[in-house]
Amino acid sequence: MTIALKITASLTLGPFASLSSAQVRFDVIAGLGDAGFGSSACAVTPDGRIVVGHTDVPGCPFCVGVPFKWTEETGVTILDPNLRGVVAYAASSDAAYVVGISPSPHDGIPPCDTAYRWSSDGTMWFEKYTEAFGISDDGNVIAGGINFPSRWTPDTGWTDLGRMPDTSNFGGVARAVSSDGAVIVGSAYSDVPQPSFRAFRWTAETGMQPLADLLPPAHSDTATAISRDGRVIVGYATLPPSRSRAVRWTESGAHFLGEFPGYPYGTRAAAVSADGSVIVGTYGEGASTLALLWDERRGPRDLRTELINEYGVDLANFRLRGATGISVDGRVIVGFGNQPGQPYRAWRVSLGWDCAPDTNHDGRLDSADFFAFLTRFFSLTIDFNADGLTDSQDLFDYLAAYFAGC
Ligand SMILES: [Ca+2]
Ligand SMILES: [Ca+2]
Repeated sequence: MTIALKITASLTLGPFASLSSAQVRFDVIAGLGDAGFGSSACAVTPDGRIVVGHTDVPGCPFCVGVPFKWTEETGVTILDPNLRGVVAYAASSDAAYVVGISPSPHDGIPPCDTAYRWSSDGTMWFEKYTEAFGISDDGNVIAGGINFPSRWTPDTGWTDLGRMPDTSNFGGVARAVSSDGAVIVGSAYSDVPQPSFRAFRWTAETGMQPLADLLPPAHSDTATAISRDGRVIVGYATLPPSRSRAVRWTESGAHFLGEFPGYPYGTRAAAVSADGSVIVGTYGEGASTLALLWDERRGPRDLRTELINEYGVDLANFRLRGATGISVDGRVIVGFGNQPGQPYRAWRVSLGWDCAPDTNHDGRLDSADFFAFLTRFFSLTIDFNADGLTDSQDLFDYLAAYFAGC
């Protein structure tokens, strides 16, 4: 009772005035017209507000993809009704620019295998056989390729990023660019240590440099995203027997994201939070991929299980097939998923505020959280300090966090 009274007293401190946006929210993004088409999210703006994606029929060679934006307030907005038969890959920080490619034959306008850069002023098409996968915050640096890793700016057009050290041939593609446009990462052909495609990091000062080797050595590896502070690069490696494993590169070298039961392989990292502490992607193979969540404290997990067990999100039979984007604070994640037998749909989840003792994730810290904690504590279903055990230390750490507030 003493504890309860203290908790009740703490409510009067009331530092949580505006709370509605802090609650956990899961949206399946629909409203794209033709019910026969699915959709996928490909990116979310750094603030987590705007989702960019495209309508999508995975595996369909003639699908008519249309890129869109989505926000909680406006729902879906089609970028350009004339921009069809394309996929979107990346957006600038306010989604004023979106880049992608037209991957497949369609109505003939524009030709297939061509990159585009959309803005509210119109759609710019690049030359044939270009690819565009990443874009800087201001929209003025694009990472992609024309048979080899390349960079586009309004002033220079497409320029190649050079070659790997001690390598005579060009080849590969640039996958992502840092928020300020200065660092580009991707995959490039290398003669060293043996002919293969290797993850690289490029700056104007260093040129193209291979990222650290893995142990065990990979057949090939590729970098797919870079943290906002530039210190963490993520991607995946292909190891014998030709299966992928998600990788995180830091100043201290290359690190596999780790294994979790049943899925030592088939993991791929697709996006990373600003400080590199949260990574999302996919695991599994072929058409049965699922969304992966990783953080430094707890390692790799199934995102759907996390949302259900830790955040109480009701996903019914909706499966999260992959995560493609994450906000700077790691609290908003987007991707694609489906109900069994149904087309894919874009989704967005907002995990609310970053307040560990808000056990019921309703955006408030109050006595209900303490009772929710106790319920889970006595049923041994909470491991507050993430040490693999539910014991009295969890209670002590919870109380400390509770009274410290958020
Ligand atoms: Ca709460
Ligand atoms: Ca514990």
